[in-house]
Amino acid sequence: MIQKYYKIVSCTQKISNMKFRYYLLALLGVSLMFNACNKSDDDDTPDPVDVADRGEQQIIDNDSIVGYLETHYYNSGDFVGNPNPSMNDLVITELMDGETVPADHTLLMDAVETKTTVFSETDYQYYVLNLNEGPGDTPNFSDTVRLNYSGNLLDESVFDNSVNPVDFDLTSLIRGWALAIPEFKTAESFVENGDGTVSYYNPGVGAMFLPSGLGYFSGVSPGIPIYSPLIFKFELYQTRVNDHDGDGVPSYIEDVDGDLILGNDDTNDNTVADYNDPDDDGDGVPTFNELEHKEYEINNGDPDPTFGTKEFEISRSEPDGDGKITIKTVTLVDSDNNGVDDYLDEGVKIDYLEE
Ligand SMILES: [Ca+2]
Ligand SMILES: [Ca+2]
Ligand SMILES: [Ca+2]
Ligand SMILES: [Ca+2]
Repeated sequence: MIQKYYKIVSCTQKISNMKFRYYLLALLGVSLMFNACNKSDDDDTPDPVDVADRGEQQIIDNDSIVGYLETHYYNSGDFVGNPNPSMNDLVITELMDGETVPADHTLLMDAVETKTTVFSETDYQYYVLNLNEGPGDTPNFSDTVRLNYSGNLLDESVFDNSVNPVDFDLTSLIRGWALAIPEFKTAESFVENGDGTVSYYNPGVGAMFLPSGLGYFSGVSPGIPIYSPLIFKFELYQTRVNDHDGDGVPSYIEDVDGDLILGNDDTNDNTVADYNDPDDDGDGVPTFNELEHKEYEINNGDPDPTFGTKEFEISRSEPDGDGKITIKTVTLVDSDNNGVDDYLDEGVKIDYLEE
């Protein structure tokens, strides 16, 4: 029985203080995506690296995925009105020739949402099955999420799965995750069990069906043949906003061109992408100092103050002896009203932290 609920939204700091354990990160790391085989043969002449054309491979993969979705159904009835669904409740069954989909079940093709994206100059389609959207917070594509998951090939062999909740920085994973996970929200609540484990209630639950181009493509990964379409089932528990360079600007805001890729935004052209660059415009005043800083004190349990549209929380204290919590925020400022915020504007050098 869950006896005690904590509001997840009020536990952000607590989560960030918990020991974040990064299990199996390497297994899903993007470094593997580009790790194409490059074998030498006997005469020391390297074989040409024969990487498939992305567009051609996508056609093959999409045919395979659609073929799968059109011949498999799931137990949709078990998710209707289910207050606390789990990814383990999902049962996918192959539809045999001449068979019709049973009552309380739905053909996957009729249930998934078809999504499109452009990645590596290629048009991609992928599919998301929303089993439970979740009531909590929506992760950004650049955040760290805590979840359980299982990875399958289309033949339903499992190549990877988590036993306990794991934390992943979505920027370090295959592309499909950064696209599909933010379609869901975090759990309603969690309870700390006495034995150090945590139980989550009403998480976001779903499955994604990814072409190899949004997965490992030509890369080598344990249990995954090259050019494999992938199925991931998952339940999303918590999320934490990342600020990779610690400059006060959340990483998702440092995606200046809004393409959900952080590596291609480099305002000052110094070959360090904005999300890793603590002085984004290179004007000598650190980004952190080019932001307006505010502090709020609230009583423990009180609702958060309403932040401005360009205001972001950067820290939150534990309650002090009087039960007060201090929240620190930064606000992006465009002091000369030219449409470019000061920290990205080389021509504005106001240090808001200078005495
Ligand atoms: Ca970008
Ligand atoms: Ca830069
Ligand atoms: Ca930056
Ligand atoms: Ca500036």
